Amino acid sequence: MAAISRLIVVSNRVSPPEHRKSGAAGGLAVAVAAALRQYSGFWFGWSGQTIETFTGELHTRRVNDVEVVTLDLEDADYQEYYNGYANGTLWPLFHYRIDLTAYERSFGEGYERVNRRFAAALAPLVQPGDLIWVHDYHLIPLGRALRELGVTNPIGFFLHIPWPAPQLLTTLPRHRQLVEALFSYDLLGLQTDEWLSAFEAYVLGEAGGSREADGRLRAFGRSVRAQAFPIGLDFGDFQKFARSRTADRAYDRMAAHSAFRAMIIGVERLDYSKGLEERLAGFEKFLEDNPDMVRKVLYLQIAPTSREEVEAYQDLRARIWALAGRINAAWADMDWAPIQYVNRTYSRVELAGVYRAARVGLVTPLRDGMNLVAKEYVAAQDPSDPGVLVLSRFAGAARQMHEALIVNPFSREELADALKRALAMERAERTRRWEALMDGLSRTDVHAWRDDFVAALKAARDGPA
Ligand code: ADQ
Repeated sequence: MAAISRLIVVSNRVSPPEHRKSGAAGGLAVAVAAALRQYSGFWFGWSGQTIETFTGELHTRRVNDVEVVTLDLEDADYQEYYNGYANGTLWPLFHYRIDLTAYERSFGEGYERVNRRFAAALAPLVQPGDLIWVHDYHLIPLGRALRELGVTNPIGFFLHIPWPAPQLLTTLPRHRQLVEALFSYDLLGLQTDEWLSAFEAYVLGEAGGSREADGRLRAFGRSVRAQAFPIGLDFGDFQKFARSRTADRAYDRMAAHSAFRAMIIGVERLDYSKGLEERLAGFEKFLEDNPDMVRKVLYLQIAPTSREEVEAYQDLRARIWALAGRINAAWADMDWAPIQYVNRTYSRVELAGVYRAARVGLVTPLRDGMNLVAKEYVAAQDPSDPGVLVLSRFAGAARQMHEALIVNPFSREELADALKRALAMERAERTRRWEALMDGLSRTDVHAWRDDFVAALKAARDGPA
């Protein structure tokens, strides 16, 4: 076998951090960029630009020692592939929302077309010995399209979002083709054992597949190794952010703002998977149940709008804004309002300071592949007086973060009870739980995740096919 020379990372959007230790970039971008420097490979994806007619022209640039290769898509691609199949079909379906899933045939066709375009642009750049690592639901068919063009290199795929139960997946026309495409990869990575089990259930129960002696799954005349790789935090960097001057300033600002009050924080993109409506209802229930706590709490919700071109997101925004407004109108006083709703993004460094100022981190998605905000909240806490994480049992993170207060986010009573318990928790118990959570975060950070995946991709090819 040729020596492995390079790693090629492929994702829909390419976002290497502009600065080595940039707190503005996500932990994933930092980890991938570090791997690309180590393997001297490149990052391939969509430029984020649309043009009238697709050309396939590649743009190559270096960002902070990372080579980035992008291509533009045409307007129809953007509508059918990005807004359509990726964010209008697969995202809701994989988050168990078949009520919001668009089952348009043209979306599926656009999705296949863009994946073939990606493959045609990428294949000529692949050299013998390269490892290829494809990310997320936008690009499930990419491995198969590369194989059709004769690429024989090891190719791995990692899904950042949940894998749905077979009963949901089978509502998708052409679900078989989607799953079959995954068998063109050498390695399939999912966030947790739960999503892995759901994938296996489809393969064994729906596709007539079997498990081989070495653990690989066989179906469609091929086999793939499927494994859980829970993504971690850029733990070391994030702790540094949390101690930085920018974080201190954000902390001071929030501490002054919430003086004599306990702050509860929620942070996420405005998305129906994150359970915001249910959370607001739970918070209002908490106010109703605990009259003594009214005026003593402040719930800060940072939720910038996202994917505004998809209708379900416009509807959601209107509902959330109305709900937050109604709760505030019902409960506010001249000098206090229970909910502070903020529609903008902050750097992760600023967020680290804000997290530290919050007594409770409220992370209650209805369904989430992992959820990194839960991990960031914990990593940002003051060791001498840590806050409490309230975490949905339906976030992948709940399968690792057992010392959080685990809740069912669909129940406003459970949310209200958990808030009460978190706000009343003694420092000794908070510290004990926090230390255990930190221990887990430090052992499973994003660099370990990346190294585990790359090692497994190499091994998947070396083992029996
Ligand atoms: P997301 O659904 O985007 O990611 P999450 O894991 O929580 O969710 O990551 C969000 C990131 O964006 C965090 O680093 C957070 O700090 C940042 N962020 C969120 N709101 C912000 C705001 N208002 N301002 C600035 N930054 C903000 C997908 C999957 C997850 C999975 C990740 C990684 O849906 O389940 O954990 O990929 O695999």
